[in-house]
Amino acid sequence: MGTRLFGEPVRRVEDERLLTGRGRYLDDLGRDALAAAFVRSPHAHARIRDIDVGAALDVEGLVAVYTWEDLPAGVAEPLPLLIPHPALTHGRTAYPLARDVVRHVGEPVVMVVAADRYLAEDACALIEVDYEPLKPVVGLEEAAQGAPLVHEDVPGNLGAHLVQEVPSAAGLSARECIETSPHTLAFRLDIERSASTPLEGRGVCARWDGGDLRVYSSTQTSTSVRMAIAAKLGLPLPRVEVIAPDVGGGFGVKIVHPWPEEILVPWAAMTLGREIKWTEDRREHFISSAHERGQVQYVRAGFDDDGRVLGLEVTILHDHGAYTPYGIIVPIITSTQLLGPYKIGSYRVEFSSIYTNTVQVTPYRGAGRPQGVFCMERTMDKIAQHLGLDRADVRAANFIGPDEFPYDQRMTFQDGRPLVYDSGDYPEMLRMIKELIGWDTFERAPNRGIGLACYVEGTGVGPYEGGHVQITSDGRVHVSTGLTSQGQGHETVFAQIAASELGVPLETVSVVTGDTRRFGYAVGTFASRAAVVSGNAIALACRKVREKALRIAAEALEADPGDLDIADGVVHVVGAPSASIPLGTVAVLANPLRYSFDSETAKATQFSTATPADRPPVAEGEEPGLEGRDFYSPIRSTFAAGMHAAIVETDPETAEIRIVRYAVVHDCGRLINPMIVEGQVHGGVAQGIGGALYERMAYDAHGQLLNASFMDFLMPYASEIPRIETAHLETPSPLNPLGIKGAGEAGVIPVSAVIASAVEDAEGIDVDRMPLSPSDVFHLRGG
Ligand code: MCN
Repeated sequence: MGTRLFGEPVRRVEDERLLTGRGRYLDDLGRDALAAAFVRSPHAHARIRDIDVGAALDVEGLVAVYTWEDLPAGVAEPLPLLIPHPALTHGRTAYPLARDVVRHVGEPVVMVVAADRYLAEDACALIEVDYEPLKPVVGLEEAAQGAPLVHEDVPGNLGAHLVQEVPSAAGLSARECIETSPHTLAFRLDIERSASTPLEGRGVCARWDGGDLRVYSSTQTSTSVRMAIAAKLGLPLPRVEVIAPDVGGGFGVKIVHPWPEEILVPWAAMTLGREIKWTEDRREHFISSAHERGQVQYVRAGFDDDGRVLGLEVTILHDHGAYTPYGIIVPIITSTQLLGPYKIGSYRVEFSSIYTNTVQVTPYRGAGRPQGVFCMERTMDKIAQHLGLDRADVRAANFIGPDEFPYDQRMTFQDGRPLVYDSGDYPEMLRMIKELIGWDTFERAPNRGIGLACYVEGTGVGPYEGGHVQITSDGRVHVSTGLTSQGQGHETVFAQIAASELGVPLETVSVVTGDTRRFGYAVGTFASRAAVVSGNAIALACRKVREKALRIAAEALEADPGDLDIADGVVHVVGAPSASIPLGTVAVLANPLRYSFDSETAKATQFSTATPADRPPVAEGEEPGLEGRDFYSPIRSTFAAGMHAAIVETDPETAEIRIVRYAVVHDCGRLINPMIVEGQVHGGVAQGIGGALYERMAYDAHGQLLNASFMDFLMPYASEIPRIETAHLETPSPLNPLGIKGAGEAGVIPVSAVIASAVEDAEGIDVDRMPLSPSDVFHLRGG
């Protein structure tokens, strides 16, 4: 494969369109559509006694009002539990509209369709729902005590309980290893809820023409949304199209499929025979979509005089909110990814997943890893402090060596496959990050601290993605893949892969994602998987097309395919560049219905209709057209890694935390586009700084979310984000043809751990929570 474009910091081709206002987001579509709006529960826990929609019916422009009772059988059922797990003994999902009980503020109760959004909202305001308030349970530990119950039939609010244990080489349990260790420590960590908060909320627009249903959704998984809609509405799959237009961020929250609105809006469009659109507003997003992160973690560690961890026990209380549409994937990821780049003698992790009367939990960028890394890296810092050792040295003492890959952590990963790291070089990475931040030359001063943290991230999970590649007679290359894009730069990187594989200029390649009309088989964009899974599928499809192009060109040029190469979109005989034929011409030749070929001029002429009499039919085993499709299915995940370091200053009076420097060393295998990866890392770090210092979901005891707007939810601005210094290490993955590992979540994962490490160093306090506000620091100082 050529390396000319693969690995180059090519500028993002989608940016001109997006930055000049020519992006088409959900709300840009369906201008004449009817509008849907929802009456949502104002109570965290209540029984619905009655719904009176009478007054709303008088609103001029009102088209329809639906409660749960109005929904047909398929639509009325609870939403699917997407990832079941044997440990999830009491999984519960919501009805698309509340049936009899609401379990969090924001749960949808009534859908209104009207001529426009104003009228729909006016009608919502006139609907009277008679609630019998029930006692809510909001705090995680209170809910874990077992009362009040969120679901009457879930004893103790316990959705799932799982223990995973990895004994030592000598067969000792973690407890035995800890108890026989020279040193032990135990501590508790509190991690608050946060949320994805993409700038564009969710949204769906549906049109039914009597035969086919077309749905636009601001989603991360258009093919899965399509399958869910077809199943729920009883339509054959080919009659449903789902298209993700430009999506203004997802960060995890848009992987849920289907959201209730993604079923209700298409169903109403079919029922009314009208185009209908719903666009989520910011408050709806905070109270009706999903959150993540909230966990309490208890840690016990035993270690030797060099800081090597001999035994580790972690007990996690996971806050699941009111429902479990995504199963227990988040605490499973915490449990398995917690081990990071370390060889831990013996490990036991136990989690309990607890229901509360709050918004449900589904993965948010990083998905359980920030909590796991916080746990492990706090452990490393505390060991160093206990033994009086350098924090970097303690980490180094526990690293998996570069010659120990593949390294088996002897656990089961989130995808059900063995947790085996494929490649990496953690000591080299530590050397790089220490050098980048100036670890050994750091000048100590009051209220100034330095910190670091390491992580490993399983990326590129299966089961598969596909790619379709077609070269047309104008020489242009059309690539499509089924997964969707939310800002990751896929139009650029997939074009880089195709251009490199095919030997064509980048400008001749166009990429379509997230449109089931173009590619119907896909899983979706999450878990930092697009580059690995779709990227390799596209490369494999390109290789098929390349081989076919060489076969056809060889016949036309009367050469052996093995003597041909492609450069700048032209097939030529190696060593005889004048014997050549453009790929566009090869594409014409690939369709025997429509050409004649002049071997003198190497030109193909297209006919509009009949087969030329002198041409043979398609060769046996060959398909017409210069196109190909392939799929890539990883045998298991590939493990990216990174180390971050920061220097912070804290204000002696106000306890304000200022990040002076922030450095990242990252390894995602072979880089397709270093500039895009850096952009992903920068965005992730910014999000991580939000999670480390500012963002929390402020629930009161009644389950009201007090900061459900960007006026009150403290998202960092550019002014809070320092310049991020980035360096790359490339340890190619041996698991996939392109040697890629994922990068999309990397930036966010260790930030809270790094900041905690640095603030602790600056302040001499014991940081035990994320996020860490100035008032927390003040409190930890004993103020
Ligand atoms: N890349 C690369 N070389 C590599 C690995 C990745 O050039 N060795 C490039 C990829 O080609 C892609 C980007 O980096 O353009 C991220 O790739 P990947 O790690 O495969 O992640 P995905 O494309 O699957 O994106 C998902 C990931 C996740 S899980 C979340 S959450 C997230 C994220 O990406 N949400 C985002 N980044 C986001 N970025 C934006 N702007 N918006 C979101 O909602």
